Amino acid sequence: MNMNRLVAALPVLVCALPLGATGPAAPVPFGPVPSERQLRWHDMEFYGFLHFTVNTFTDREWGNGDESEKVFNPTAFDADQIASVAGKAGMKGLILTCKHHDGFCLWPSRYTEHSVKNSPWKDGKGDVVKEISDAYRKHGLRFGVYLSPWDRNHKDYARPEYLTYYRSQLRELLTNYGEVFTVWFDGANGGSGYYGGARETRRIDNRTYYDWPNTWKIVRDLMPMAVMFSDAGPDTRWVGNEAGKAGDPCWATLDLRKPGRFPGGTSEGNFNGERPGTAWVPAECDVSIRPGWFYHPAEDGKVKTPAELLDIYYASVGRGACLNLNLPPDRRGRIHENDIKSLVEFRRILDQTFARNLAAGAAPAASSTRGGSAKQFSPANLLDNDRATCWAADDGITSAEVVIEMTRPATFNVVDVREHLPLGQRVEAFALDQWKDGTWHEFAKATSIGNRRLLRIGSVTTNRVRLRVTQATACPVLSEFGLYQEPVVQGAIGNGGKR
Ligand code: FUL
Repeated sequence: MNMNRLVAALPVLVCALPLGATGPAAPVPFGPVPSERQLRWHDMEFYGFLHFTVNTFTDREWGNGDESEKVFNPTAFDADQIASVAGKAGMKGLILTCKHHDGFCLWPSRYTEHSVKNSPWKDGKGDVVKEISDAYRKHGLRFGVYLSPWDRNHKDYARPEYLTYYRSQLRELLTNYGEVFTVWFDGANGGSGYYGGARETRRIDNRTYYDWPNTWKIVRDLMPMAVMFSDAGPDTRWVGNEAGKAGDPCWATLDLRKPGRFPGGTSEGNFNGERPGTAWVPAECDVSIRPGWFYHPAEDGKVKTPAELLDIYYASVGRGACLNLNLPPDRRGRIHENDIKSLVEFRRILDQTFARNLAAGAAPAASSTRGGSAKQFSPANLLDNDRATCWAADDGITSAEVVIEMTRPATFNVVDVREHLPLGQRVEAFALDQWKDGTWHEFAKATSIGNRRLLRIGSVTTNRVRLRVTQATACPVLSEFGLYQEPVVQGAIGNGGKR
């Protein structure tokens, strides 16, 4: 295979040789590799959900579909406040429930009367999707679309006509509201509902009803850089729980040949992923900051604490997944003060933790450096805070080590490692040692790395750390390594990141 051609075809493959340059060739990718849209998504790591609809006002989690449009009436809707809160929490995007299972549309869709246009909010002239997507962009956040396939309001749900309606709405959302980073296809489907007054139970066959390949094609055509989420991909997968926690290990790949793999189908295997798999379908961990997805006044005192949010972060982002944290706007149409308080403290702790890589400036030495490269594949690339550069071992090497010698002892309790994703997920196990009393002592070990592995460990003080890749399916290619000190977290239970 012509490596240069391969390299040119791969996105963000900066650690490979530029065309025409001389030097050691880049390693051949192992197994399925991420697409450019997936790489952009991986880079986000942390974004949010906004669950907002008639349920916010009726105090329900699933509307039946017979709610009057008149109930939707936020008293002080403030898209700017919502986007600003999310931005300050460190989110890189927000996904809005443009339409939840109840069928009420937060935008004045041409295809239904069941929308904001018949609500008293802004005398029916408002458009939540427009205000929200504009505010996100103003605050540097990317916009995501949730459009529930299940619609308990629509008279034609479960009939072929509904599919035309659903697709028309998808087109509306992907045409009129600018760039979209994800389309979130919910697996919850079929059951009792209003259905235009029929008030009956309707079931559909998830495998065939939505004709997923052609529905997905609409997204690909209109929004080629958007990742599509569902229980089975095609781009990102549900992790299999709504607790925000990924498995350990959590591989970025799935075996799509498995029977039952379609949106709303099996989620077996989603927690840990499947190795080596047939496709790159990384996990998204979704969870609400409150017990419910929608706002309920009775849950004002049940907002997750900063310590709980940190556990979730380490068990999602820290296992190579992305975290989708739901913030439910209240009846004013704002993020509640209690949620803000928790988010602000959560962010403060994360910022403090990752403010300084204690290994930066150290001199790393590797047991194998690809082609003896002094620069391109040097272990020094692990400490340059640049994900596009990497350390790579020679072909055929599946266990290798990097010794990081610091100028003075450092005290740390978090280790951060990243693989160079464009070349696939290669490392299957690794360990960390500290130099103490004239010998090496292992202080941590783990399996999958992928986009990012964060290990919360008991406090270690040393001036020499050894990273050992103990098992890999192809020569290891890592992009970043860091040692950090997390401050004492009040009320920490440490159930997410193992300490
Ligand atoms: C589920 C839905 O049924 C919930 O209401 C919520 O939207 C959650 C994110 O996905 O499948």
